[in-house]
Amino acid sequence: MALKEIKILPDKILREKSVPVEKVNNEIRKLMDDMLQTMYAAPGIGLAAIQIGIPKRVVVMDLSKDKEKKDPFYFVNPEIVWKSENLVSYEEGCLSIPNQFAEIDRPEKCHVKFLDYFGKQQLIKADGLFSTCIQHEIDHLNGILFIDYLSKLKKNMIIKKLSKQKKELERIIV
Ligand code: GNR
Ligand code: NI
Repeated sequence: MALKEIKILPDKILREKSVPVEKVNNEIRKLMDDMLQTMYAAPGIGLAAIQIGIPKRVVVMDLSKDKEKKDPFYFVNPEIVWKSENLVSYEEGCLSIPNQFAEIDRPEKCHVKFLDYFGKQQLIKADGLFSTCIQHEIDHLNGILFIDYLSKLKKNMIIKKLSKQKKELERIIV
């Protein structure tokens, strides 16, 4: 397993649309292992492959609070096949948009079709934080970030802050 570097806004790769995986083979499983390790180290509750610079439709998630009891989920080519009309609001964050949080409305429940770690077709009925998180991750696969749901003003404020942070970091390092 290997720790990967998480891409941060304004890195343009985050706006790429990821391509479907043809076969869940050892290469894809290695990618999922690396992603899970990177997500745990961050720490985060979800990670899309594009966040480590790989434009493939692969997502990992683990919502377990307890670090001792891991509960990893692996999604290859996830697709929302149904979503509730009812929306709920959650305070979202993103490892690619560090230290920024905002309340985002999304469908409360959804059904997701995907291939698991072994390439087996699965269907999961998601609600609560699981539903919010899988929708956030599938958005990543389509180049969408949670800030896209905010007003232009709020979105620009966050982008400005991150650009400033990046410049300051470069000033310290150089
Ligand atoms: O770690 C994460 N927490 C989180 C909280 C609320 C809604 C979505 C998320 S996902 C995020 C990790 C991440 O950036 N995944 O893409
Ligand atoms: Ni994210």
